[in-house]
Amino acid sequence: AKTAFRSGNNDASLPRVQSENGRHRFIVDNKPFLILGAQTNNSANYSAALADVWPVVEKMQANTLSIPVAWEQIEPQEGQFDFSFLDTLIAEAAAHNVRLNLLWFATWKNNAPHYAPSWVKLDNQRFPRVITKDGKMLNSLSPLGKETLAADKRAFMQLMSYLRDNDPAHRVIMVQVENEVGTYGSKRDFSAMANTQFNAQVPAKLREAMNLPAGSWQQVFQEDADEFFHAWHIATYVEEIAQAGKQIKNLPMNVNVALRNPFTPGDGYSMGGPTDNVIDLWKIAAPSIDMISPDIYFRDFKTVARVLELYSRPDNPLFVAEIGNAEGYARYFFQTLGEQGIGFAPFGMDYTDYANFPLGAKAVNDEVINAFAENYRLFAPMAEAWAALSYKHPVWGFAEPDSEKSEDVWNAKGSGDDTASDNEKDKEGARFTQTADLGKWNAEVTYGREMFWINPPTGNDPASGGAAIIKLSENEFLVTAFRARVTFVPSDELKGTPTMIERVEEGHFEGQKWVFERVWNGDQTDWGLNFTSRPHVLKVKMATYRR
Ligand code: N0T
Repeated sequence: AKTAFRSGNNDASLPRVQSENGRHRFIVDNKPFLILGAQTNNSANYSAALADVWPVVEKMQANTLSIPVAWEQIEPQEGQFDFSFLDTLIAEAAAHNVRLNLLWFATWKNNAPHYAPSWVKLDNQRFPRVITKDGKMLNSLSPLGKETLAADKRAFMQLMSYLRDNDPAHRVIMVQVENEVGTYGSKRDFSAMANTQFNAQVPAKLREAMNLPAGSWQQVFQEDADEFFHAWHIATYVEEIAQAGKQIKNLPMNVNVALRNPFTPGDGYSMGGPTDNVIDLWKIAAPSIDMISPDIYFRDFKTVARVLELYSRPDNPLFVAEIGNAEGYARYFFQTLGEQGIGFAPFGMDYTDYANFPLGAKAVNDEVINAFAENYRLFAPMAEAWAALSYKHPVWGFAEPDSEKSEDVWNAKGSGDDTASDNEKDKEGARFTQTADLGKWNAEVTYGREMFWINPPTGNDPASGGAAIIKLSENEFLVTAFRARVTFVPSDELKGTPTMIERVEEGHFEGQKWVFERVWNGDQTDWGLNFTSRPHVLKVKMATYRR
């Protein structure tokens, strides 16, 4: 019989995700928490590597570190567990006042079982791999391996028991189950045992939730059948592990996604993972997973904006689990907040001597670190206030679009626009002007625009601007930005009514309380609110008056 909650789960101060009216917040120590994260490189999961991790976390002013814990290191021999790395990690994280997001590298680490113990990855009889349509064996474990699931789950339960018994202050605030699950090179397992299941009826749970008729996978899902079958079995596998873990210690749990390009998906991506076409299916199969989190290695504005939109849903809090650490990605922090994001974590932020260019930066140096650190310097003092306000009020985020000069790197297009209209657009400055309808007022954000507006905005070189706005009430906004000019203009519904800026306060937050510093006026407000590379937080009050 299932007891509702074990002792560890009676703790009212457990980290958790809350959702209301389609909005989300992360709670740590009973307070709203914005994850200003950083992820280590792979292989940083040993005590000896940590000395190369903390200096970067400190420079970034990150409040959360995402770091792997590998099945091979906690269960090198079957049934024998070793948590010495976690002893060190948790103690050092506490000393650095940083929270942890543990990444469970087990059955899947980007498709392969590389991080599974030898006794698993060398025993193909007991832990079978995916077989392709033409009978080739891939180095990706089949989600249909019952022994594989049982073994992974046993190890995961040990990990969660360790956290229940050794981390009463909840240094670990979240656990990512597996890493970029899925299989490259086959839409599903085509082994004999898999084929038997594939020809059986689609589970009623899935069919009913999607309101589909009964039938085999092929009959119900047709050309999607192979991929949906694989996704369903990986998702139910992950669900069983997460659910068992939560019964021991009920921490928030997520999965991260090796994305497919939302505009040109093709079929070269990690099949069966929660790519945008199977988010709904994953939600049905894995209700214990609090969020599906994108790993973003697209560089261009248009694709990133689309991905952020796809993974921010009433049933899915947006957490950018990974994003490339090249400088150009830093501005997407603002866009993430605009999608009501609860957190953001660039990948590869340590000095362990690895850089994943062309996905991220060529080297982890001060320039690269600072591009992300400045965002966190700006938001760290108001992280709690932001998380609290974003839960209750509408938010908008802006990231500077690509300039024509933006380098084309691997999967990165310099510009999402077609070049034919570009010259025209540049003349008017439209390319570097973004607008948003905030209700009675519109926001206009421009990049690379001079004082007095003599010339149209020309963009920053390289593109690096960003802005975020919260609507506090109909006429009142909280706004902050870097390298952007923000203007509030009357929308159509105020047509004919005289309007003005009533008051712009600069200040900061202490906890959730606004602390006034000075009033911006004159040159500071006549030509838009100009944000530079120095942090400024403003409260803007717009007004109408009578003739
Ligand atoms: C990410 C990272 C790490 C044909 C890559 C991105 C991390 C994992 N994978 O440095 O390995 O653990 O989650 C996959 C991007 C695939 C590009 C394939 C190009």
